[in-house]
Amino acid sequence: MPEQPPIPPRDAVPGPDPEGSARVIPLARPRPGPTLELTVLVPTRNEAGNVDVLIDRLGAALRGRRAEVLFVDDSDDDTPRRVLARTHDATPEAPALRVIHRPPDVRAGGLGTAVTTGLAAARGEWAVVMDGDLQHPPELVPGLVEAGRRTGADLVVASRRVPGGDAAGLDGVARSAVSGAATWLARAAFPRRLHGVTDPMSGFFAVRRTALDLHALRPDGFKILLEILVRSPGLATHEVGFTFGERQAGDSKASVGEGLRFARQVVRLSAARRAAERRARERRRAAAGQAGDARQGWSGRVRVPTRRGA
Ligand SMILES: Nc1nc2c(ncn2[C@@H]2O[C@H](COP(=O)(O)OP(=O)(O)OP(=O)(O)O)[C@@H](O)[C@H]2O)c(=O)[nH]1
Ligand SMILES: [Mg+2]
Repeated sequence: MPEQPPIPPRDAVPGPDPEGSARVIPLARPRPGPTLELTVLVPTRNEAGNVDVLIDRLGAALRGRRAEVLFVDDSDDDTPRRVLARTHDATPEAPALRVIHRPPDVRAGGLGTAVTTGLAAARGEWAVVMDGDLQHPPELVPGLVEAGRRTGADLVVASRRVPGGDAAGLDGVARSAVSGAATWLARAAFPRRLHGVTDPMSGFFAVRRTALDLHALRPDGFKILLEILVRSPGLATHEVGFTFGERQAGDSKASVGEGLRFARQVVRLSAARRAAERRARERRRAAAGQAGDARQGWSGRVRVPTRRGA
């Protein structure tokens, strides 16, 4: 068993903010200079058994790059203090570490709002979102960003469903079937927006931050990539295959409740898409009407008949 670094005392991680907002706990001095090349954004909830290995492997994968690792943490266990402990061995080559710890009263939306909170706070030109339980190989992080740069894509999905990808780590036949059915449903509901995206359920993706309008998103629960894809028209996408590994330690947070949240999300996104299409049709109709009026010399000014002799 490798020796664990000392864990800072509990009060080193502040408790709930009196103003009720999530607070940022800077865990290492921010790198000087302009924007970073990338932020690795890791949403965590009770992943104390995984974060040490994750930080080690990300450190090796990102050595020498201008990068940071940002944890957005909703844990009740030692996760944030374990990350804090790792700043003791920070080196100039290692990515900077930060954590945003959200007290229980600002965790609404769960994983989805953790990701958007992190995207808003990230300092990288690219953000790579990944799970904290080592099911997503940290070694692929630079490859996702490079694929985006090479192809000009705004968003690169690490997919389990392309050649070279594998969903091996999904726990059991039932989980695989549910994941496959959810993917099919999403692609059937949003064929245009998800065109060319085989794995909209993936939690592993790289996004060019300036390509996103965070205000357009309504995050709720696990499927934040689907939310981004459907609500961000015009995003250029690309996919890279990867093998979804097994959770290394701790418990899954996937649940029936998350399944219901996904169903709600599909209904909400479909309604929003229909409303947007309706508005676009109305705009087109109005524009066609104006063009017709212009052709007939109609100036748009209403002539008010005068009452002679009044
Ligand atoms: N900040 C935050 N992170 C969360 C929340 N729920 C889950 N996570 C994290 O999101 C990632 C994905 O959750 P998992 O429980 O691994 O979900 P999964 O990969 O679909 O399920 P398994 O295959 O069983 O592991 C992990 O890093 C979790 O710690 C949440 O409410 N808030
Ligand atoms: Mg997992």
